[in-house]
Amino acid sequence: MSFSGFGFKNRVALGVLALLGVMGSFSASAVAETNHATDWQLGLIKSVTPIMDEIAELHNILLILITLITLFVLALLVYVMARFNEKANPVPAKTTHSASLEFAWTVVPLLILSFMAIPSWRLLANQYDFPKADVTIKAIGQQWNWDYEYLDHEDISFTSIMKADDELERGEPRLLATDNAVVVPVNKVIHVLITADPSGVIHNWTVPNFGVKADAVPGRVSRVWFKATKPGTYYGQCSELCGKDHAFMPIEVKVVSDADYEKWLKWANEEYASKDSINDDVNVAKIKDDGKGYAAVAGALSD
Ligand SMILES: [Cu+2]
Repeated sequence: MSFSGFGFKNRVALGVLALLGVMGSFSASAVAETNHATDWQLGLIKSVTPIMDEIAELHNILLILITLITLFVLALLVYVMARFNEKANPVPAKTTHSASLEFAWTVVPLLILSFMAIPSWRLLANQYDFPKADVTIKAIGQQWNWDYEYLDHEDISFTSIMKADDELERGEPRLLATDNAVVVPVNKVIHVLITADPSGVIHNWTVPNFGVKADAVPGRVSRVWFKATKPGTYYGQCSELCGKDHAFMPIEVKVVSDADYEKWLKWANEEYASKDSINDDVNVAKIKDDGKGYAAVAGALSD
């Protein structure tokens, strides 16, 4: 087996380099300045947590790897078409086996997969290794909005509803801004316990900037954690097709300084305690911390 000379290889190498260059400029331009998805955006959303950094890094590694593999296979196909068509190769060889080739195309993919597995498993472990929580929030998917309870503050629970177009203030994104945003302190570990109205449907609590996404399943508790390192307002949308208003139950999280968070806590304690800010008719599964982790309390529906 011999390639038809260095010219071909060089051209392939040049092509690969050019493509990598294009991809590089895409991922550079992909660091968008806005905190939410924009029209014609390329690449992943701006990361504000260590986990999202890792997700983006893994994505970039795999993008390069998969591009190289695809180009390699394409080059082989083109080579075979050019070199072994009926005109160029009228008398075909009778070769049917090549032990060394078979060994190579088994072992090389194995090595590639092992190489991919390392950052992938590391990321999984980091995502599911929950550091001790500074703030714990319960997010409850309703038809069709999110309710929130701050588990460290009995009086802070509220309903968060999407703002209609005519309620938007300057700069607020359409279909993403809410009347009551979740507020969390910067550089603190936030646990979000995610569930849904037990008589409802499955939703999904997602904030792409944080790299978190988990289903909100009636009667069950999913859990995500994040540590946002940059103050700002971040958005997400329900990411499980849940019904007619699936597109209209956004998630808005404000990451603020410790001082602002304390101020907000004071305000929220009065604001949300003074009125019935959460819909009590909805009987949401209660959650208890048994020391090992959180679990939906069995029978919570009946009590
Ligand atoms: Cu939903």
